[in-house]
Amino acid sequence: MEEVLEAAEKIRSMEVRGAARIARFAAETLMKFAEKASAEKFDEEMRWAADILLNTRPTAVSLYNAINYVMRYSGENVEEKRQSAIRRAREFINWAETAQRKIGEIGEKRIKDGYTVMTHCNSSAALSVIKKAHENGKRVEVIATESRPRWQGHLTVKQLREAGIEVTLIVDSAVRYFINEVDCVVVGADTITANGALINKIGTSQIALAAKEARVPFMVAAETYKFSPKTLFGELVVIEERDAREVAPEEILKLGVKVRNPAFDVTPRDYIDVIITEIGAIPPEMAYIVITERLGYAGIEEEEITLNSRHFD
Ligand code: RI2
Repeated sequence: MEEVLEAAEKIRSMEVRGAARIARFAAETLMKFAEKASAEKFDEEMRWAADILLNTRPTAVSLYNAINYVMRYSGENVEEKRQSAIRRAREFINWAETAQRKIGEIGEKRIKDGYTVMTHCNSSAALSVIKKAHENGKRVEVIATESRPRWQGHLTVKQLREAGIEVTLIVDSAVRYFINEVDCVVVGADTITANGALINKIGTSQIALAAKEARVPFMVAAETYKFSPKTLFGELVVIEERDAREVAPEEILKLGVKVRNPAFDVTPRDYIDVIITEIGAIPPEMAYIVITERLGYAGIEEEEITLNSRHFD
């Protein structure tokens, strides 16, 4: 139980971060927990662990989808249930890894030799696209934003340099200044709603706006488990607001200044040219179909969208 609480704290504090990473980490944590959970109260204990992990960060639906996938374990007795949960966790992790590779292969076709690509924050899916283009011998340069307040842009520039890719770091507010030097934008996703809107790191929607104005294609790289079933029933995605101390120092806070620190924002589908998923390059208008057909939520009633309901078959 201690390990589940520690894992939850790692997600909450962002020691483990990134929508795909937290999903895989939650699946791994549930897998280890399932190995040790008691025979007497297996279901109860699994549900407890699932709830703890789910209540860490509210925005990325990948976390919900990963936990839901594992919690769909079944079996005639506890040992069968245990093995089923472990197997499902492995399946999810495998899905996540395969999807990212596939996204790279599909997305790289949108990047031509000599392109300058802008990216925001630190998305493993978006970087998979850029790195694949580079691996395939295309000359690619990247303009990466700092992504305040958590500076995920620093991770991005390090990872790109390690891959041997040319990269320029800019402040978030310099996006419009540089947008005319850019051939396309590639960002990741924390959640995609049923109507094709993108929820991603704060600042993403401003980049989309600048890109549209400059007629620069705006691409999203997202595994299908980033699509939100709950939004089928009109539920709005909760935007996480984090501690003011991430943004302002104590000397400012003590003046009584109100500080807001939303971690994500919403980009409407009209600003998105294409979403690169592991099942293909799709228009945002297809989000509903991804949720109903690919994730298996066709014909599901709202009250069935709970952790133990039957989806993803
Ligand atoms: P991948 C991150 O969230 C960023 O918003 C990033 O674009 C998104 O997750 C997707 O990342 P945070 O955890 O799943 O840094 O593509 O708040 O790695």
